[in-house]
Amino acid sequence: MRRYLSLVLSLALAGAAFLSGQTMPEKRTVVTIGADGVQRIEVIGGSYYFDPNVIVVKVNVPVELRVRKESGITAHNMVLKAPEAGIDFSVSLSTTPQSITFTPTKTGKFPFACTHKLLFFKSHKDQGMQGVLEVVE
Ligand SMILES: [Cu+2]
Repeated sequence: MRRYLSLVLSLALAGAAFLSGQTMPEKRTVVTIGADGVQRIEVIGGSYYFDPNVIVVKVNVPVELRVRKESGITAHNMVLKAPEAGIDFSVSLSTTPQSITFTPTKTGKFPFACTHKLLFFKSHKDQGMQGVLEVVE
């Protein structure tokens, strides 16, 4: 009986995670600083994910995100609004890589996402197209 209960509970938890769009596995990347002093990382956005979706960078060191879209007709963007931390961009993704440059001035966890949404469907963000920029000391 106890075993049965825990099975039901874990199924319920899995269901809740699925419904809230939290099924995306974490793909965490700690960005290294290049010889030129820039933290450079490639990011791919697609239906419906960012890869990586957890990007760890150092504070007060320039960052260059090289972003591109997976092939396909669905339009995507990447938006992060944290002007208080020196990070503020909104870019329409293209299959040709684009550079987003900024220097984070504050530590913290800053969420980014695709803001597209089609009619009554769930937003791309809610389908998993979101991530976190972690700025650390
Ligand atoms: Cu999207």
